[in-house]
Amino acid sequence: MNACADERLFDWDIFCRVVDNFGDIGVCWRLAKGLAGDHGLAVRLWIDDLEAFSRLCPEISTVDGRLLAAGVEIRRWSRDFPSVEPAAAVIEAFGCELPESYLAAMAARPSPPPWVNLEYLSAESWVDDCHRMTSPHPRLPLVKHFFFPGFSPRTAGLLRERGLLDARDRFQAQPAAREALLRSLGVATPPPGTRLISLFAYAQPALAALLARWADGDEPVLLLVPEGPVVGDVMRFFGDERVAPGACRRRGALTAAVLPFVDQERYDRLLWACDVNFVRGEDSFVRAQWAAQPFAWHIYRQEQDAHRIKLEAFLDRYTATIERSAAAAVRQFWLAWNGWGDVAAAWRLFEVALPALRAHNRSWAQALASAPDLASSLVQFSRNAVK
Ligand code: TRH
Repeated sequence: MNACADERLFDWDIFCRVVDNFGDIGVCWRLAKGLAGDHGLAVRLWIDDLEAFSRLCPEISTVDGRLLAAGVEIRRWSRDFPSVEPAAAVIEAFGCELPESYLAAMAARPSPPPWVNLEYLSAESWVDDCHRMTSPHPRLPLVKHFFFPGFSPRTAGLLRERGLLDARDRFQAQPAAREALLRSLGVATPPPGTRLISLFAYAQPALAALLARWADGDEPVLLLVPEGPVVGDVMRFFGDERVAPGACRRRGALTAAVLPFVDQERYDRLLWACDVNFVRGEDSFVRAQWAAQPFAWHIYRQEQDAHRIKLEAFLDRYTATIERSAAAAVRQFWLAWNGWGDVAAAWRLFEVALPALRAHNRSWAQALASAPDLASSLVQFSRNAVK
């Protein structure tokens, strides 16, 4: 290998490309913090779009010319990849393809670092058989290991940092904590009996019908919408194009407030604080499960509706132990929210099922938490690999 410009030694390198504006960094950032925070490891996160990353993590500091956040070193993954010493273990997130020079440096090591391709989360059963499968590099003496997060004991588990569920319980036991969070987001605590709903989604054609149902309903709803693509759709419902955080509009029983995009820790607290959470993609979908409140998942669209199989696979697992009418209500509502049905009609049943879902989601989260978490699975894997 060439003389290294960067002499620091890292325990983990994580490589991540930003997909579709923003996607995929949520998971990688959460994982990087978990490896550094819970396991005390030196982590370097390579990202091709630092601007997108800074939306997720505005608190980056520069120390001696290095970008640091939450104990993780952040590096721009540019086309001219620098000459660096590879870390002791390497994660290629979602098949993002490591730079050739970096692969060569890995191969030049007397014993090459364990190399993991972190895959997307799926509840499909084939994942069990594919977790830990290997693929030798076609030319270099390197072996890639496929790591599948998931819901069964034969997968690598889910991201869950130490103490998460206790922190959630403490927060949810204190109304003052919820009030303080809302205040910090620029939202006044609503009158008792108001249903708090958070909304994080991709562009959503069905939204206006659902907003109309809430506006016409008997129960007051406070809808909290973090800055993002759906804010415009929400505000258009109120005949307004304003999208600035702090904007608040009312129609009938529905009040909608636009929130700033906050860091992941505060977003978690928002999920803990709300009675229903609309989440999307992968990381917020998992965090809604830890929040143990009723939630609806807007899954990332794939070609030829491949995402429907993924959605139904999760529904099958998640609803297996819910009583029948509530299980049917969740399925119907989630399918409609993802484009297969009438959202407003499905909400009626989903609403009825909310108390049953609340109870179910606590035991669901508890059961998931009994499995090893993804960061610990990775650490264990890398330790075994170098034995
Ligand atoms: O970014 P996403 O749309 O991610 C997706 C998935 O990974 C999907 O599988 C992928 O293929 C697609 O990207 C391209 O949704 P996700 O995973 O929920 O990530 C969003 C992150 O944003 C998550 O970490 C939570 C965080 N977040 C905040 O930190 N603050 C906020 O205010 C909000 C609303 C979200």
